[in-house]
Amino acid sequence: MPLDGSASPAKKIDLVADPEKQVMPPAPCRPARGLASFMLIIPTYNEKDNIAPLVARVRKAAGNEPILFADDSSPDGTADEVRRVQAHDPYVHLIVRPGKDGYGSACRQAMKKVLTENLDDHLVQFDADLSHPPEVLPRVLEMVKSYDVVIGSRYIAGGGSVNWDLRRKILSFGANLYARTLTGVPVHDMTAGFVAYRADILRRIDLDSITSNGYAFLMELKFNLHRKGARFAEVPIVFAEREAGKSKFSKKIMIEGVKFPVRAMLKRLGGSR
Ligand SMILES: Nc1nc2c(ncn2[C@@H]2O[C@H](COP(=O)(O)OP(=O)(O)OP(=O)(O)O)[C@@H](O)[C@H]2O)c(=O)[nH]1
Ligand SMILES: [Mg+2]
Repeated sequence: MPLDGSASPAKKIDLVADPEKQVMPPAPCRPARGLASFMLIIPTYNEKDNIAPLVARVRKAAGNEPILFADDSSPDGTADEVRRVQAHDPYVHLIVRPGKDGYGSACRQAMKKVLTENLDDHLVQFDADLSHPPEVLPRVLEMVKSYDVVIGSRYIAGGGSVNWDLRRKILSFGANLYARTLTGVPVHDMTAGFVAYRADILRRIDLDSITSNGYAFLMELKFNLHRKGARFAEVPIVFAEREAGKSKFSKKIMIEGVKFPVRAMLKRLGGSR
């Protein structure tokens, strides 16, 4: 029986590459816990060894909320590993996409699915590599009852990163300062990938208009939400370097990350904010 005490477990689904056929049953009975219910969205590419530990930590920290993996047919068999976990966890769902199409594209597809099918009132975006601590989920969910967007932030008091050398710390901090200054979005961690959203605030923007595909997707989304009047809050997290699998960070992703804040600044200069 699920931890939430509901009698009938949700139907397990294994979604296929054709988005038209990806049907998900309504969200199962939710744990009350005094927290907002949510759907966790996790894009994956070659994260096989991270799936089981991640799901175990999420379950321990936040109960049986649904988790939607969006996998780009990872050659390492990540989707098979998700299916293995699905066999004993009916709240784990999977979209399998035909091939590697980028982080932003995977997040977009998963978000659109939750929004168009009304699967939940809140979405939480998360990485698979255990860099984001699931143990902070309850705090984030408490906050999202009062705000539109809640960010798991490295750059507020109590936040930080472990196992990063000084060069990486300076680069990441500098990139965030640059992004915050140019985009004008009043948050300290613009590139944060651990973010909770109220579904209704995401419905105010056209996700297809967000063209960035690497971590700039995160900045572009925050920028668009800010322009729509979203109320932001940040909760400190300590970001851990991945232990298994490889980073997908590339020069192309970095260039996009440098260009987007300039695009945003030009938009601000030419527009209302
Ligand atoms: N579906 C899908 N997921 C992706 C793609 N690229 C990255 N991801 C996932 O997005 C998340 C973030 O990617 P990472 O490789 O950890 O990138 P990062 O966090 O910017 O870089 P590191 O700090 O070096 O780990 C992980 O869960 C990846 O598996 C992609 O093309 N498609
Ligand atoms: Mg990562």
